[in-house]
Amino acid sequence: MTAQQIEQEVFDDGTDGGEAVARLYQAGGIAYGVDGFDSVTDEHITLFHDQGFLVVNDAFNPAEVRTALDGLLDLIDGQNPAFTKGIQFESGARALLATMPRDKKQDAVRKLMRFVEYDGRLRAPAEHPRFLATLERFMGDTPVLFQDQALLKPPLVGREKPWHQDNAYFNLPPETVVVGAWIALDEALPENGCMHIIPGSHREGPVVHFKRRDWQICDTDVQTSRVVAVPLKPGGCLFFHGLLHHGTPPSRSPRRRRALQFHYKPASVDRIDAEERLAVFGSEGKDVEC
Ligand SMILES: O=C(O)CCC(=O)C(=O)O
Repeated sequence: MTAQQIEQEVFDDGTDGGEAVARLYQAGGIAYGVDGFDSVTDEHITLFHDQGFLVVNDAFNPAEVRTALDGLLDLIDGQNPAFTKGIQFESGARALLATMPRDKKQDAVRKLMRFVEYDGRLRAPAEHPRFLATLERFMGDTPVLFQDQALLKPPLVGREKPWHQDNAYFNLPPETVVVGAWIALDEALPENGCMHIIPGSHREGPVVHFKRRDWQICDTDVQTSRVVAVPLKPGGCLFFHGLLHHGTPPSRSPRRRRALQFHYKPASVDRIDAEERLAVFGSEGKDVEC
C-alpha cells in the first residue's frame, strides 16, 4: 500500500466505552441455535418472528470460512487496486500503515464495507443458495442484499459497538423486516466481543437513537436484565430482525473476532428519505435527555 493510497483511507476516530460499559453486556443467558440450514423448520421461522433472531450453527463450512478470510486479508492488504474506499482503519494506525506487514495490518482495521463487488470469495456467502432460501422464508419475499460489511475486533483493542437497532441506519420504512446476517469467521465469545441481543425487543418498535459513542440507544434505555449473549463458532450465523436491540462489547482478549455482516430487505419494499427516517429514530427536537 502506497502513502498515497493510505491518504485516501478512512480512519475511525470514534470513542470507546471501554470497561466503563461492561455492565451493559452482562448477559443473563446465551442463545443456542439449530445445526445447519437444513434443520430450519417452519417453527424456527415463527420463532424468528417472535424472538427477532435465529442462530444457525455450521451455516458455512471451514473451507468456506477460510476462503472468505483469504478474500478479506487480500483486500486489507491492498491486493485489489480497485478497492480503495471500503476500509475503515483504527485512528491509532495512521502513522504505521505503510510499513505494517499483512498480519499486523488486519489488526488495525475496524470495518470493511461494500466489498462484494470486488471479491467473489466474499460475495459467495452472501449468495449461498440455502442461505438465501432461509432469508426468503423469514421475509416471505425475495431478499435483496443492500449492505455488506466485515466487522473486526482486533486482539486487545476491539472497540464496542453500542446498543442500537439497525433500521435506525437504513432509509427504509422503520418497521421493514430487514434481516441482518452476522457470520462468525473466528470463534466469537463474550470475552472477544460476540453479539449481544435483547430477544423480543424488535416487537417494541423503533426507539429514539442518540449521537453518543455512536448513533445508539441511550445507555440508560438498555434493558440490561434481558441481555443474551450469542457465542458462535466459525461459520455460525446469527439472523436478526432490523429492529432487534443489539450491540457488542469491547474486547481485551488476545483472540481476534472477525465477522461478515450482510443486510437484506424484501424486494417489494421501497426506500424512504433520511428525513422520514430521522422523524422516527432521531432525537433532535424531541427534547429528550440522554
Ligand atoms: O460486529 C460488531 O461488532 C457490531 C455489529 C453491528 O451490530 C453493526 O455493525 O450494526
